Amino acid sequence: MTPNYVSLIEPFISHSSLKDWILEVANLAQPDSICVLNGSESEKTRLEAEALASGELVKLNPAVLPGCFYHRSSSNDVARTENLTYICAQNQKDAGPTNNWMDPSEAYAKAVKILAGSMRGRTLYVIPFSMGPVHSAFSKIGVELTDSVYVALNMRIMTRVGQAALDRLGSDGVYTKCLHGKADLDINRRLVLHFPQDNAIWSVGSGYGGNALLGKKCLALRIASALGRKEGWMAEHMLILGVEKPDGTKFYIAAAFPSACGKTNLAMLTPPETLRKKGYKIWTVGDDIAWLHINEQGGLSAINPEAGCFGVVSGTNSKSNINAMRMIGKNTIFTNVALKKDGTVWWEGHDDPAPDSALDWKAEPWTPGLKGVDGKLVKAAHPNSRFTASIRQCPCVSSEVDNEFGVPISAILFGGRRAGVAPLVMESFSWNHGVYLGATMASERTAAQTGNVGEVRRDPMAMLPFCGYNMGEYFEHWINMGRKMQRPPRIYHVNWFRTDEKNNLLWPGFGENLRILEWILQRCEGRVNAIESPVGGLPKVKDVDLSGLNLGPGVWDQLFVVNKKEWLEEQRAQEE
Ligand code: OXD
Ligand code: MN
Repeated sequence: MTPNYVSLIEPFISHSSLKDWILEVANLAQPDSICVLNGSESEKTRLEAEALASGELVKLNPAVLPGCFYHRSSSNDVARTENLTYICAQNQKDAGPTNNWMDPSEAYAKAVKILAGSMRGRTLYVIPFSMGPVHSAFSKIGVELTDSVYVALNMRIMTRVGQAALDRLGSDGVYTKCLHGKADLDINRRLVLHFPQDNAIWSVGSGYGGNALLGKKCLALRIASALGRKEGWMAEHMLILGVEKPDGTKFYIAAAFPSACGKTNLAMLTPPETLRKKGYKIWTVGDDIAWLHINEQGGLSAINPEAGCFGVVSGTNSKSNINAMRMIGKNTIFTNVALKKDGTVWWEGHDDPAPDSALDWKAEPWTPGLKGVDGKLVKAAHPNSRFTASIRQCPCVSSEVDNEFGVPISAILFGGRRAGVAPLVMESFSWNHGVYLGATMASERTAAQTGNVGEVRRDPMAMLPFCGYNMGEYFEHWINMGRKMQRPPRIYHVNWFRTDEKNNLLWPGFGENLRILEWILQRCEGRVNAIESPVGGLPKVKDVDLSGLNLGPGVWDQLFVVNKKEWLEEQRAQEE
């Protein structure tokens, strides 16, 4: 028998069109029950109990990992599916040449077919959430409807969920309609659909974070980038990092890198010994997304719309990111790592040696050195295994994460992964030149990826999979934003990944990158001059603190070689 949906939501929802929308979805998907989240601690305990009972979560050893849980996603559902992600703008040209497009009525019709009756036997969770501090003028309210308790628990970490978001909405406030249904997790019936003109997102057939936690890539980047263009601000795939100088002044940097290029590590950077002794400290404001608006000083300020980190676990250890390791020591959801017999977790690159045996991310028995039928080593954790943890648990979290006005941005960094061509750092000659550097940024495939080693993939502003409208108009919006600012941030291109002839990385990266950030801040303060090269401003070696680094002879110069032939080829490739 169909439950009385009205009576299930009536006590909690006073916003009349929200009520109508929830009823519409419930009547379509036919859940057994509806649960409106209020964000309380008791609700968290109840949801965890539900997830444990259904097997969606496993409780981890509380003596070692208090408050932590383990989840495995379906083995065909472990990453964002860009090929199944669509911008369903009214006109195809509004989605632009880099996005998949589907006519909105066709898209709705396809998803309706998949969703019809798909929540029978399940609960529909109604998740009111705020992207950004609830009372900030720059925040946006969303409501996600989902039949996944895993999504509900993740959203509680990644966003500000509950009554405060509903209160902000009042009886007629604007919100993004975020509808998520697992359906049967069939990759052939999976779609991630964005409707910018309706301020709506529909995601069906996937339980993977990037496809299912709709506040993140779908709202905070794709829908928000389109809203930002209309409203005069920018939603960017950028970390936000605070650098505290020895004299106690703090500067903020926003930085865009393609996925899996060390953004979380840079956001939580540990200063090298010499800079720590000088008095440098790092404060993390955000690790993935920045919403930037023009401030009263004519510059840019940024808020992090998220409240948590959904980071890649593989390769995380106390050397690559000690702060992340501390952050995920409690109250964390681990997805698709290996589960050890003692109820703890392990992944490739973990500080601890590989366990003698474990269950891998597919729940198969795993032992070190195990080979698959193809003769290749079987990984215990999926390379895209993830942690979900509150940013407040990060030991270097900035006190500004809840600042409703955001933090002022002194510099914007664009970074690629290039074995050659791009120097370690170069400063743009102007805002528009900086936009050009961002628009042409690229990464090369490494031996760790399938495909041709060295093949260049362009990823403008690291937004290729995340821009919710026409990429050409997106560049135009960047240029227009520059025109509106009296004090725009300076723009830099960095490349931590330059190699020598033998493919050895020339620059140590990680915490040592602070040496380059220090130079950038000196430039922002007008303390040092740059060398004007044809491609941008480069640092003089005397202006960069390299003490204690022991770079080999000639390495600094190799990091800054600007080879005319390579750059002419680069220009041709950019045009292409
Ligand atoms: C992410 C990504 O998950 O960029 O942050 O793919
Ligand atoms: Mn990202």
